[in-house]
Amino acid sequence: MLKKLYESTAGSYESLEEGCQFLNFKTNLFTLKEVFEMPAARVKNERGQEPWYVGWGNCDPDILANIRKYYAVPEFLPEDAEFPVTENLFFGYEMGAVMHLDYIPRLMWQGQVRGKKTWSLIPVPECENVCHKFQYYVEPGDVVLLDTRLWYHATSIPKGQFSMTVQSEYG
Ligand SMILES: O=C(O)CCC(=O)C(=O)O
Ligand SMILES: [Fe+2]
Repeated sequence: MLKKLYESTAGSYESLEEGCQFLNFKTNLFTLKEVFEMPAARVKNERGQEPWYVGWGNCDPDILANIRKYYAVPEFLPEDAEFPVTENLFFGYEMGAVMHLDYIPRLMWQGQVRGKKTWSLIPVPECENVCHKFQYYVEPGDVVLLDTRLWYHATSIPKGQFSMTVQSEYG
């Protein structure tokens, strides 16, 4: 569905060259176009295929409006919070996101749509005396609120399973 939307929307790939980030983590695919051009066997992570995991800012206004028909911002977030006009999508298999901190202006929320995922968190050095590293596990329907600017975070997905997430910010 995402592939069809991107291919049929003029200028959609260019939005990724104009400030909307594409993250390939450890995957040897460097643009969203390459992701959508993967052979079908690799898309489905069939036996012998190299796993992939990517994330990107879904910034094209038409595609954003289309995808937002399928979900709502979590109802428990403050009504007076400031929300950005974009969302990030993360999907793929196995290796997940490498350990990193985010340089973003707000707090993040993330809804797990498909599959299960383990998050590993490590506090920034300033908090090491009171904060400790820990892990948690999410399933479809779970929503995570995390200050990804203060906690180093990495994710991993059980072997062979597909994970998909919608993520955005509030604050
Ligand atoms: O969901 C993932 O695999 C990584 C998400 C992430 O890095 C983030 O939400 O900041
Ligand atoms: Fe992150």
